[in-house]
Amino acid sequence: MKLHSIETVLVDIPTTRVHHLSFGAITTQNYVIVRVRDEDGVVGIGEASTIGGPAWAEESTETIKTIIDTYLTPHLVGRDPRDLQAMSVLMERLVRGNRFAKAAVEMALLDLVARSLGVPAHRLLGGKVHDQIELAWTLASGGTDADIAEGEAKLDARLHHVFKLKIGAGDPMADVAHASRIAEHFAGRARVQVDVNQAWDELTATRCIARLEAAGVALIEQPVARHNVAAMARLAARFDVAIMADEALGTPADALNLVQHAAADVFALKLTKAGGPLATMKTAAIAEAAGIPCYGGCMLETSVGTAAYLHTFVAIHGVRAGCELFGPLLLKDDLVTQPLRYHDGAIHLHDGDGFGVEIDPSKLAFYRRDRTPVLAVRTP
Ligand code: MUC
Ligand code: MG
Repeated sequence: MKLHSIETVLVDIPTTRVHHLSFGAITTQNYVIVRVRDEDGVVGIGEASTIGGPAWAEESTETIKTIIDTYLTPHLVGRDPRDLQAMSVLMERLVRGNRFAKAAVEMALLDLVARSLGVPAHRLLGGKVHDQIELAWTLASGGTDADIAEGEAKLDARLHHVFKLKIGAGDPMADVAHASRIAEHFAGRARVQVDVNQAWDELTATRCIARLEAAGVALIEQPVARHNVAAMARLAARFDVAIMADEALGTPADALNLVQHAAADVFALKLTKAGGPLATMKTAAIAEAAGIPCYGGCMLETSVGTAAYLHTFVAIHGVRAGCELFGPLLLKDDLVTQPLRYHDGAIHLHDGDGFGVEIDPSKLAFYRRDRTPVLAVRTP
């Protein structure tokens, strides 16, 4: 079995509403879709999603595409994609960092190999230990009343009973008031957690977390800068409320460092920031050894990336702090022929070989950035 080609396509899909984060507000999500083909024509698909271009981390979809096309593809084509570990080691040698790019390729290779064997992708990661994962929704409309109304609608639809609030953009005490009002509003009906996306210094975090804890907020995600592991350790020791590492946790080496410093109570896993499904499994193994529960994070993927994340998370016993694989629900449209299964407060594993999703060619043609505009009315 030989890898014949790797294709990368930039895709932009609008969101259903503005999504506010500490570093900006987004109305469109950007993706790189990766399609790998073997010599028999079997296709595997992967995806890298970024939030706000290179604002969340260093990579943007444009750099991801360049890294794959220029520095990975020429060295991977012709090799046996079943050698997933060897491919991963090779990518590590060829390209330092740029883990989103490597992750998208590794996802596509895993999908390809699983499809060619006629098995779901999670089988190649050891098989599933979950059939469903509790699903959080992010309330990030920019207004407290609008967030409460959106949360009520989500509860009514029985889609979510965990809400993550994106804070850190505004005055810290105004953010605390916003999150406290929402936590108190949903008390006893939904769990509320906040994501600060690195916005606070340690003193601000100490003051704000005390108030958020008192208001019943259940978890604080990445309150301080990702490099400030010492501050995370002091916050984790000081407060009962769980401190979750997101941006601070990329590689398995980061996981080990966080464990050694007792700097997080929960790990947010994401395939892209880790560098792929294999590195995500290694990170989860470190968490398991340290007794740290994992949360299935996201970067607002389409159903392509979401399915890849889901197949990995269902194979990780330690994913017991829920997940936020709601990306497709925040998008105005999707790329796949069949929607994923969302109901009763959870995302449920679907059937199918590989990641179990198929790209709808007309959707890809419509949302790809380099599409040739089709004129509805041609001038003579
Ligand atoms: C993050 O930092 O967790 C994913 C969903 C969301 O609302 O924000 C993200 C990124
Ligand atoms: Mg986060």
